[in-house]
Amino acid sequence: MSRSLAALALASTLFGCSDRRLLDETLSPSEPDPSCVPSGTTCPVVFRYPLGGGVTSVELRGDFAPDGWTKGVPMLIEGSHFQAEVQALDGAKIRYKFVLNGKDWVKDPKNGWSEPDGVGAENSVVVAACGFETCVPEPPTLNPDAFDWRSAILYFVFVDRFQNGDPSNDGAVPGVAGPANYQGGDWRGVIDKLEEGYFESLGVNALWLTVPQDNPSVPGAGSDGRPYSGYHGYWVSDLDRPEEHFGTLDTLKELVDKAHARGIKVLLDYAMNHVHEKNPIVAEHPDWFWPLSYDGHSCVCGDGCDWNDSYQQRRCWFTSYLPDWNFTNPAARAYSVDNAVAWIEKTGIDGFRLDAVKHIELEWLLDLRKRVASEIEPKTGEHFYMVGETFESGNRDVLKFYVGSDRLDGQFDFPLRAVLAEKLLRRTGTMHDLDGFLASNDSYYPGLMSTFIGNHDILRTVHVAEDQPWDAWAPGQPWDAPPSLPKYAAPFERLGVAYTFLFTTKGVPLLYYGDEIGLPGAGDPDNRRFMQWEGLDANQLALRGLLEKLGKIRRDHSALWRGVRSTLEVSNDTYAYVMSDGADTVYVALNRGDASASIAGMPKSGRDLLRDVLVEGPSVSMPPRSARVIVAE
Ligand SMILES: [Ca+2]
Ligand SMILES: [Ca+2]
Ligand SMILES: [Ca+2]
Repeated sequence: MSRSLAALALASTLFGCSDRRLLDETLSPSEPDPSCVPSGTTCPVVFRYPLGGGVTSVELRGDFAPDGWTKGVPMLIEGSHFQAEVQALDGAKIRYKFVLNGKDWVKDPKNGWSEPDGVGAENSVVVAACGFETCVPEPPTLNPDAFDWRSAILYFVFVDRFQNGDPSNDGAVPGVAGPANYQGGDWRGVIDKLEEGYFESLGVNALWLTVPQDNPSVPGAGSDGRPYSGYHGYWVSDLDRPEEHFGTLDTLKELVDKAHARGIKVLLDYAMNHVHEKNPIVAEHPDWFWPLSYDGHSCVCGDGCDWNDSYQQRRCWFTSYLPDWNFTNPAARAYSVDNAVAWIEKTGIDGFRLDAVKHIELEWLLDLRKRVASEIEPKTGEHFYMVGETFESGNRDVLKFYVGSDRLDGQFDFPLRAVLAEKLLRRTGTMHDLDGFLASNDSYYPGLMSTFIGNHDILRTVHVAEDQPWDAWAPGQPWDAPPSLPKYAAPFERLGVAYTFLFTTKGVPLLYYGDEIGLPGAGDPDNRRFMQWEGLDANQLALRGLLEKLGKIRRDHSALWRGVRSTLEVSNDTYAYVMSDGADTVYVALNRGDASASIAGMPKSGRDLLRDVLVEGPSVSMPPRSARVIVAE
């Protein structure tokens, strides 16, 4: 298939061809990122057997070569071991045994990972890890000390709901009830928590802050018909001014500088799909926005226009008071991209969380990436990380389309989140389903995704993890019947299992504020309650304590964020895998079940980093709803 045909096929698959106008004008899909093609790297894998015990010769046999089971590799004495080395392709799984004194076939006594050999015994197993996962491109860096975004742990600070550091900027919008109104949080409050060391205590080294631009102090009807304020930041009425409820530009710059001084990066949320109708730019440049009317009716997303139609999804208005940018107009696009670049320059931020990606024209992203590469990164010497929100769980190709070196670095992995919620929190299906999904998901995207289980648009995760798991919330429930904190340990323990997965696999794990303490809440706006700082109960403290450990473990072990993942053992309720980057190897065992279990494949002798205790493998016991993170000792 020629280059142009391949590109066209991709566009057709993703967007259909019911209306070619926008496709032709705005989409120019590129070839898949070549950095995602397996490199075919090979590297040596070293095998050792200890001297002593009357052993005078050792041979290595295995599937590392076509004749590896019949023609052994002699192992030579090196120090206190017999040793041999074979070349293997990166990621190759090698099954092997040692032959002692020319006759006794044994497993590797130092390796807890084995599998049945088909004739009643077991082979030892190892995976060749030549360094980095071949499908995760090395981050583009401009200086050798640049931040490696694969090591990021991201915390979403919902500014209005986090910490009130300056009561002088408080102010409610008349006619709006408390849950939908401003509640006082601000940038000074974030600085206060930064200086207390709160983020560092969780291992967090990157913050996502809600949209910083000015929103109007007027009510707007939400999708439930109730009056809301712009406390969330997504109704920008002045593109250049900071929101006065959050502070001044100087305060925001102070926040960024103080975060940087602690090695913490800052991402701003940027909402480029629409503005509020009070934004003067709408009257000044009516041709920069899609008209609300379309084919003789109004085109509100989900009301007259389709959220998912390839054409309508880009031009529909989220509500009747949020005019939608028409980025097929080059002047509109240039103005908006200029504005995004200006916020980078005036605040010194390190990345963007980009809102509602599938509702904008792709050229906006391509233009921004070019500007960042030519104007920002050469000055900072750091890669500017851009992670997108595409609210889509069923079709991974919709997310993947926007990921690549000329567009987004990654997206929030909604499809993975859906599988984790089903398998680890709601406990439907089996862990085999999770393993099957990961087999393709691990290398699906040519970039660096952000992994998560909770965010501001979905039910608070603690309820998804209850004994009777919630699937959704009832209409009106966020207002009329907000749920209270579960008073038993199981949901918090299930969240602990899910967070252990996020913090021991690749991708940038995202912590939504409050999820570290199982903050309760139904849907929007109840999933955005003010952060609870005092009066935490034992279950909340235990979950936060676990996250503090996981944050430290992830930062101490490069295998967890840049390594190759290999499944060790799966059952209906348990799952074990090993992460290795060649220099570092970490074993992870998860038990989602409500009964104790045993998991094999662990090191003969290891340390459980979550409990700081020695554990003997290869089989380890797993209490109900528990996880272990083990390194060999
Ligand atoms: Ca305040
Ligand atoms: Ca305002
Ligand atoms: Ca749009």
